[in-house]
Amino acid sequence: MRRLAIPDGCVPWTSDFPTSQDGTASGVDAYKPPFYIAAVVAAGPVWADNWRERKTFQFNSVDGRVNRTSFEGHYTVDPHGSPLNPRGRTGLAGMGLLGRVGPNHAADPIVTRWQRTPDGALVLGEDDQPVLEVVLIKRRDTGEWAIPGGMVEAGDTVGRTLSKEFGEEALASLERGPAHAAALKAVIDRVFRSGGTLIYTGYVDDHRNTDNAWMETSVVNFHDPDGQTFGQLPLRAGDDAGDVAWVPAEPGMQLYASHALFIDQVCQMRARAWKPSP
Ligand code: RP5
Repeated sequence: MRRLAIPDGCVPWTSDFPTSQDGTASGVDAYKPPFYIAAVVAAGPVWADNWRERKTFQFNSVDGRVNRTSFEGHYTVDPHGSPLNPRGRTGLAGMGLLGRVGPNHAADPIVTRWQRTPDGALVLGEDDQPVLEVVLIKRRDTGEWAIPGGMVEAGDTVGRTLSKEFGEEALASLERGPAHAAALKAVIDRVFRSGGTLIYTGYVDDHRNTDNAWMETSVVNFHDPDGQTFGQLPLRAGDDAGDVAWVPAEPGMQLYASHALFIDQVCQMRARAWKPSP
């Protein structure tokens, strides 16, 4: 599905749009994007809303087991019952590939450690600062490297989703079988027991976003300061991940959606907090 190109300055909902392609409308009414709901969403899986029922949804609130509030504040719902993307026009109407009309909440765990030599000494970079490493996965859908995050399911919490998605994508918890369940649970508990440091909550610039459905996330950093806490993890790609690795975190990495911005924030925060041993 091709998006309608949005000319510069026409992203805000209130801005006029150049005359529509058929020449019948101008101003705000001239914006006529293609409408798209992917077949997998329209088939009505348990994780997806029914677009035709959107007028019954409690937007801007927690609607039963589904959180339809936005980190971006109150969003507008148009007279047809369609919530409007708080960041403006995207050139595509409908739900696209997303399961929720309106905000789709995700959780992204950024798991970090300092790079060390096999005997445990810190590796210093060219600037004499330690090198931060982060666990990244390679997404099967786009082939891009990304934080191993995922959607917060109906009735679930951000905290549980952080550890669940990390287990599934970076430790292959679903594929290893019951014999490994207890050992994996112990590893996951060790990584997530601190509760982590909240890095970001809000909109994510995801390629699936549409005018009426968009991604928002909670990003939390879990850091191993001494290489002993969880520095050694039995990484194995699982579920939606084709690969997983500890990757040196650098400013300006090429990553999925807005993930490079989140990693930059963690790099800055950890660099500020790091003190050389006396
Ligand atoms: C991104 O999509 C979020 O930041 C999160 O990493 C991810 C969730 O979607 P799935 O990985 O479940 O497709 O926008």
